[in-house]
Amino acid sequence: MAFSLAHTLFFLLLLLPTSAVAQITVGRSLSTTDNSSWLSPSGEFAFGFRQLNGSDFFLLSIWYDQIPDRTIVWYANGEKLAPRGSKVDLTADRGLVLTSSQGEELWTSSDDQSLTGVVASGVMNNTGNFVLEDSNFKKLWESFQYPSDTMLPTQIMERGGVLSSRQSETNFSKGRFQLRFRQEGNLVLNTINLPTDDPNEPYYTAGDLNTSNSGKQLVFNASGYFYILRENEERIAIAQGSPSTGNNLYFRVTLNFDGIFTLYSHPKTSAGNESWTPIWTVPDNICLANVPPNAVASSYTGVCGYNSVCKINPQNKRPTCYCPKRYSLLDPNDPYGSCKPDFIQAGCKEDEINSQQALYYLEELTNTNFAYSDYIRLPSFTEENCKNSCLQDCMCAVAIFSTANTCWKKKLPLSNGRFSEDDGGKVFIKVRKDNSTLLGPSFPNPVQKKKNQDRLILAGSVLLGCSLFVIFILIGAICNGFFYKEKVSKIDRNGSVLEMNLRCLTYKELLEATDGFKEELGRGAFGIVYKGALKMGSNVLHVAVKKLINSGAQEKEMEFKAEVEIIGKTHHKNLVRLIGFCDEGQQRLLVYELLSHGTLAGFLFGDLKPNWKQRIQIAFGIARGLLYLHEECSTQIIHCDIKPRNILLDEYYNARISDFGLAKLLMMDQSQTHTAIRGTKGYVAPEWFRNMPITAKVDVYSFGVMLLEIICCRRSVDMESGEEEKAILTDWAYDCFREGTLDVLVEYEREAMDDIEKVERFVKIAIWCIQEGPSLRPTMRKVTHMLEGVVDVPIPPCPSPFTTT
Ligand SMILES: *[C@@H]1O[C@H](CO)[C@@H](O)[C@H](O)[C@H]1NC(C)=O
Ligand SMILES: *[C@@H]1O[C@H](CO)[C@@H](O)[C@H](O)[C@H]1NC(C)=O
Ligand SMILES: *[C@@H]1O[C@H](CO)[C@@H](O)[C@H](O)[C@H]1NC(C)=O
Ligand SMILES: *[C@@H]1O[C@H](CO)[C@@H](O)[C@H](O)[C@H]1NC(C)=O
Ligand SMILES: *[C@@H]1O[C@H](CO)[C@@H](O)[C@H](O)[C@H]1NC(C)=O
Ligand SMILES: *[C@@H]1O[C@H](CO)[C@@H](O)[C@H](O)[C@H]1NC(C)=O
Ligand SMILES: *[C@@H]1O[C@H](CO)[C@@H](O)[C@H](O)[C@H]1NC(C)=O
Ligand SMILES: CC(=O)N[C@H]1CO[C@H](CO)[C@@H](O)[C@@H]1O
Repeated sequence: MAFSLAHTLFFLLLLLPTSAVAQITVGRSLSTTDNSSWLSPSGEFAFGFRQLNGSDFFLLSIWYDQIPDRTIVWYANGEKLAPRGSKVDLTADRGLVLTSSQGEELWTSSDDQSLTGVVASGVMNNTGNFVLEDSNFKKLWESFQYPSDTMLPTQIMERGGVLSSRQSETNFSKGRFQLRFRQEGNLVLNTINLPTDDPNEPYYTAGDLNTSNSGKQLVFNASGYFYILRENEERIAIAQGSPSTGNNLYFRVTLNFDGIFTLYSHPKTSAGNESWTPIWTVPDNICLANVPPNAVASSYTGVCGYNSVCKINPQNKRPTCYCPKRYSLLDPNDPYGSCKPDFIQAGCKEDEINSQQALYYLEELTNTNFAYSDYIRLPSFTEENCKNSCLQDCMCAVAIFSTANTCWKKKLPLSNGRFSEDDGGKVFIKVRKDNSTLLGPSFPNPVQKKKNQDRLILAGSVLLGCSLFVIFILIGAICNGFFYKEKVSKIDRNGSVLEMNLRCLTYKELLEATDGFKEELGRGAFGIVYKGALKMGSNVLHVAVKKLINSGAQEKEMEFKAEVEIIGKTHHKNLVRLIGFCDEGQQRLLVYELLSHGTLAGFLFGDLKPNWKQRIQIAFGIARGLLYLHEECSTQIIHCDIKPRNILLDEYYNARISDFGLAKLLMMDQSQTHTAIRGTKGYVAPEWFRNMPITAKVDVYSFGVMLLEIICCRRSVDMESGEEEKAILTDWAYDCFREGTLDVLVEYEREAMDDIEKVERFVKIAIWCIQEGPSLRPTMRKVTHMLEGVVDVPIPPCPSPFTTT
């Protein structure tokens, strides 16, 4: 009787819309095309297809259906994504079967003969477990037994159980990290060497190896406690959610794609602005955690790929990876992957023709190490000996010098790269001199210290005592074609070889390069910018050619020379690089590297609101670039026209300051200068109008205005919105700050609201920068420290106390 009642019930349920069903009978299916899912009775979890971002592929998965993130907690077909038209059937003999529209079987719950019995129905349980049952409601299969990268409260892992990380946040195929609850009864995190499943030495362990009383289960209990249960029912606590608020919170433990294992919480009732909060995270520093004692370390690459350096973010304990200078990502879409050299590596054969020293120089990374895989260890060496030894050794790709006066030499690929503030060791990477920097894309390189950059000085400028006049003569001589050298090298006091590239080009060459100045990229007060392509050997280099308006006026001439001089000397990842120039009669042109993502103005004020994190990175980049110009290059440079149109974005959306055309050269002993009004309305500091001395603080002012634009994604002056109190961004931002309505300022932008402390910090910094009195404004060094959160930001006063109320 009960049986037939149940059947009637199922029949009725069949008539209901699919998404309201709890018990799913055999014969039902879901398809990628109808966007339906099977919900748990509470509606909190859903089972079904999720379309992968920006692709026509789908993932059969389970997710939290009532939070905006719709976070995925389980997935079936990470390795074999389902094309549009695929469906999943609930069958009696094999349970769930996922097939493409072509009939290819992509996944099934009976893959490993785990399913014994005849399936009658499936249930999406309120716990997030999808269960297949027979007609007696006996469990035949459950998703909890086959976890992906996440465990949920009430989920238990038996000995031998595994969680596998994803490849990346958005790629669900199997990644390099594993959590295993070992047969011996302890918990470990380890890497594997894909495509095999063999575990390397653990980088984190919990529990112990007590044979008489070993761990039997790994439990994540209903109140968010995560522990190992021993044979004798004792518990070894590992982590716990917050017990008092447990009922209002979702918990999950996830092995993230970067190997970090985290217990998260999320409010159940969500105003739409909450996100997952990490409660507990291991290991503390994955960049350093992976040193297996006496391990066969060469089989282990570390978190980052080969030739890549790992750096930990101390706040969230998540690693980032970056390539050394003159190296770039093998796969640009995989920032955690391996790096390849941007230059051709010659072997020892080349030694017969050229000495290694003539071909290579050393790039220095401080506080960095690449552990293991050295081919020789040289004790009692000096740093100088170490460097020379590598330069002269055709096998050597990298020399590492430790504070203990030991030198290690290594071949490629390098592994286990890591940066650590208190390492003290130095890495010298051997890079080729020719095919030099101007062809290689630039990569974020936080380790590279300014020292090296400062040494990039126009050939001869030191010898000639920085005399502009003499340099101009030198440039003139080069340009007149009596001698032309693409690369000018010199040996600095420390013996390392430096070089710089500044090509002098003829007007004819540029005419050809731009196809007769055909494609205009933009124009400003001082000239028009054209797109062009320069042939460099067998390569083609895409460039932006700035043709200065040649009125012949003295000021233009000075500007041109100043720009060549200044930019030729600067070298920083947040500055646009000058590649060459032309100075022929009336024709004055500057050739810059072409940056693919246009101006910051286009980025900020375009149709799509750009991502908050990206905007923050851009603000950091601009601040670092300005700090470099103000304090770190050999001659202080005041930009004088900082605004979003003068910030360009490269292919990785790094901010690059351009257009030094207005910059005035300040000699070191001279800190202030008077000059005609420069800059652009809306970004101009008050001292320009007041006959006050012009200092680097004018850039700080403009930066402040621009920082507000970056925060709000709107222009500093906007008369069109019709709301008078909002028209001037600087005033409005201060009002919002004073009234505590920063949410209005960021227009309730979700990402910014989640990061509201940073919004507040940034707004405070911006207000400090736009103080009317230049002396009240912080220096760019202070600004970068405040942005980074290294120092506190005090409450700023009203920026213009005499003009606003
Ligand atoms: C599918 O359903 C989800 C949730 O109900 C919704 O957010 C999404 O926009 C839908 N997608 C399509 C293509 O209809
Ligand atoms: C998803 O795609 C959109 C637009 O293509 C993009 O803005 C967003 O960052 C993507 N999200 C992820 C997680 O990749
Ligand atoms: C669903 O989970 C609850 C615990 O929350 C359990 O008592 C119940 O048996 C589960 N149902 C099925 C079908 O597994
Ligand atoms: C995910 O990563 C794997 C391994 O790198 C790759 O083979 C696969 O094509 C990627 N999948 C997607 C959808 O990008
Ligand atoms: C193993 O567990 C038992 C029972 O908890 C305990 O008495 C014993 O000291 C443990 N042995 C080791 C080596 O930890
Ligand atoms: C979960 O474990 C903790 C600690 O062992 C215990 O205090 C709590 O009662 C457990 N919760 C449930 C629902 O079993
Ligand atoms: C979310 O928004 C509500 C009201 O909109 C607010 O009270 C709450 O503080 C916000 N929470 C977070 C984490 O921003
Ligand atoms: C621009 C440039 O110099 N390219 C050269 C890089 O090196 C290879 C091989 O040494 C040459 O073929 C390129 O011409």
